Amino acid sequence: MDVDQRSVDYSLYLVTDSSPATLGARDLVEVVEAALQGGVTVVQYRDKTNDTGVLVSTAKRLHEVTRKYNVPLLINDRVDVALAVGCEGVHIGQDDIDLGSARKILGKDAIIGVTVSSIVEAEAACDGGADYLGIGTVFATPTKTNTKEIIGTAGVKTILRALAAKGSNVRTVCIGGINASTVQRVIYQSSDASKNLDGVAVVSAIIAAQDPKQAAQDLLQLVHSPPPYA
Ligand code: TZP
Ligand code: MG
Repeated sequence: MDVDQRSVDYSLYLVTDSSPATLGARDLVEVVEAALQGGVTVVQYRDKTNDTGVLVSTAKRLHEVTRKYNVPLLINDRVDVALAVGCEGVHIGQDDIDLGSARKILGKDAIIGVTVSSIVEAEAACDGGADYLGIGTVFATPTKTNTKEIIGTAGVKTILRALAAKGSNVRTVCIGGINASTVQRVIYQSSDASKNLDGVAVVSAIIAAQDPKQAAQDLLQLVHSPPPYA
């Protein structure tokens, strides 16, 4: 897939989870395909447990599916897996490979996203050439319990404001505890007058849903509806 960075749609960013608690006994690739049918716009393959062989084979299967929908596939943490698969990029956290090295390995056309939870981290990721920021953790979530910082919507807004003050055009999503009940409030409360979120990232709201296609459809509609508080 040729990626035009300006046209990547971050509205509904799906992060996968292969744990039985979230995925159940279902096949991840089938769940992701259903989510793509429902309209997810970016897929990140996040798998902290399987070995490299499984990561590469699963990522290849995922890539076959995401390409059909013209949706970028990013790999969590593992630049080596992204290279082996030839997918569109990676998502890295503060404790992973540094942004400069990832960029050198993957090249200028790759999508590289970075998790940030403070202004300092956000500015560093911007200055280092991140394409988008995953801002969070917004709300505590059972999906990720080792989260360093729960920043709330106020924390997201503070970061967006700092990015706007810098004149940055980095793309932004936020993550953590976002579902159909919270998404409009998150978007409304997080957005700064001068910089809005480009979208939201979710795990369990789609992966654990009984009907992932419907869950994605519902979330996408909510993302694109003005919040009822305005
Ligand atoms: N990073 C910060 S919170 C989180 C990740 C990967 C998990 C979010 O999961 P959920 O189920 O959408 O709350
Ligand atoms: Mg990581």
